[in-house]
Amino acid sequence: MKAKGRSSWIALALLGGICFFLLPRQVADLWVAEVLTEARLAELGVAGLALEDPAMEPGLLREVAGANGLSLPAEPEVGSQLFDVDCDGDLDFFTLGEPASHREAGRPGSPGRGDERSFGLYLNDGAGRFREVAGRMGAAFTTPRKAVGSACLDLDRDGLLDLVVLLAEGSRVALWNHLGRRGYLSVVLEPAPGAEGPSMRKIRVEAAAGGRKQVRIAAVGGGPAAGKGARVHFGLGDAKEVERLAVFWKSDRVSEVRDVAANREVHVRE
Ligand SMILES: [Ca+2]
Ligand SMILES: [Ca+2]
Repeated sequence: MKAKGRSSWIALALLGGICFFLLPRQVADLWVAEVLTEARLAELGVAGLALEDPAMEPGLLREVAGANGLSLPAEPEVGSQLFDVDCDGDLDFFTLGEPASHREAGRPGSPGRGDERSFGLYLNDGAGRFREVAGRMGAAFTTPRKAVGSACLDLDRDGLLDLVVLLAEGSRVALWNHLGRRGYLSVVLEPAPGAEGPSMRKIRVEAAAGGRKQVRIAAVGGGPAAGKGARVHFGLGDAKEVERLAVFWKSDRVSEVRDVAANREVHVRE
């Protein structure tokens, strides 16, 4: 009996050791990086993706943050993104990061195109405070890159927003989000024909779900985004539906949709 008991303990210890070595790998796989060729971009249906999309301008990020009652953990710069990375209903913050050379020298200022940077990811705790978690997201986040721009979109349409980062030499890297999905709603905005005008317009979109209201500011028309409309994403946590979805167009029209089931794409026409 004693020998049997000892072998059980040895087996348990071995199992614990295996789990210990497996755990860091699972954490590292929360995000996976992939270099995107033109063929791959076409396969994903995002050929010609404009990373200089006006939706990423710092002023717009501040507006989105303000509309949702948030203070960002860092000054937004081009290439920063404010999005709900884990679909819990709280907006999280991504930055291309500060160059290592700036950090070491303690000098602020805009990074140059040749500077290598490590991405920053800040998770919102639901009370408006942000926690830096990039170091726990694996090599996709901690590998220094000469990044100059980014876009945030659901590349594989699984409901989790992914990132595409533009590098200084012109190549693109996808950061695939595998954080585990909760409820979401993807909203495609379709302004009335001719309503977009020559310049970019900002449109407010509100979603009430699970006893709370979320706000997004979408940019449509003008610049590289002209004619493409816009898409906004809401993380819904455990909510099974959006009770009220409202789009406030620039024409002062308001489109309202009620009781939209979660986990789908919905088109709203002006
Ligand atoms: Ca979140
Ligand atoms: Ca995705």
